[in-house]
Amino acid sequence: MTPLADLSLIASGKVREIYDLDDAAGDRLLMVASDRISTYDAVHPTPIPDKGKVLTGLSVFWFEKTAHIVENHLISATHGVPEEALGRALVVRKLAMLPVECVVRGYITGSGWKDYQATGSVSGIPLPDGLLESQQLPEPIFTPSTKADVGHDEAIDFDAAAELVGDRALMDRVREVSIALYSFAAAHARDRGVILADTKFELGIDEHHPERPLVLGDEVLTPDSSRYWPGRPQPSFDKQYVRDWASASGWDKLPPAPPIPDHVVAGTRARYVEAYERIAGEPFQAWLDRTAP
Ligand code: Q0Z
Repeated sequence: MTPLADLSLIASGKVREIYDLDDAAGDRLLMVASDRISTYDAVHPTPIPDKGKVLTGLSVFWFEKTAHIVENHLISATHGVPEEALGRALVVRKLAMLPVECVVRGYITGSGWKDYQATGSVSGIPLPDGLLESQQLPEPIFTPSTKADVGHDEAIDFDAAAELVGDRALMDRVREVSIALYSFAAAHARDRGVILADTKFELGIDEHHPERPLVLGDEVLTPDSSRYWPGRPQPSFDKQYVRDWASASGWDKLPPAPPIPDHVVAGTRARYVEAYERIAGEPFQAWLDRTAP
């Protein structure tokens, strides 16, 4: 990872970083999305060209489209973004992030499917008997999880989330906003032939404002924070292409992750760009043009 000149790194994930912009008010951050890709929790040494720009463009699309549901942390995708990060970075408001991940599921898959098979419930929400993997749920469910520093987030029930956040009324609002965001985005995606199976939001509080409003932060409704399925329920899109190759490659799925061959890189990039174009309804080039130097 190449740090951006002069900026102080305050947090880094497997495929992105946050820097403090050290502005006069001390309330702005820079979120930078890299072209790195992880599968099975390991980061591959081979980048996917433009992946960071696709995810950043999609986040901006959704921040703009959902501003009527909840405020968000986006300040600018251009002003204040260092030239070397244009297109894949956002200037955002510094928030006090809530200590829970806000997961909404419209379909039963992934860790939700595992929990359902073991207990018949997800995050304490009992579900009907006899659901099949990847089946649509009767209605979207809010299934919060803890934020694990290392390892996997753990599903918790609503009461445990309210306890962690320390404010039950605020947690009620977080659930309501999360489900409204998912429902809005899933309807939009469906209109464009894409299923939004589930997604994860991170919300925070703007402590600089006396009314301390709830604010949507982080990245939103990207392929890294969501499961988008093309057409009908089937685990596939964007990084699934790398997963399928990695799974068949003979890799034991323990770090280090192997390099990705050129044809898989090209196919994966094409899928990320297709996801952008189907969801945002414009050529990916339009995002590059709006954020070009
Ligand atoms: C988001 C994360 C990433 C690693 C902190 N607006 C905000 N204010 C305060 N904190 C955050 C945000 Cl978005 C914040 N994360 C998640 C993002 C790399 C971890 F790019 N951590």
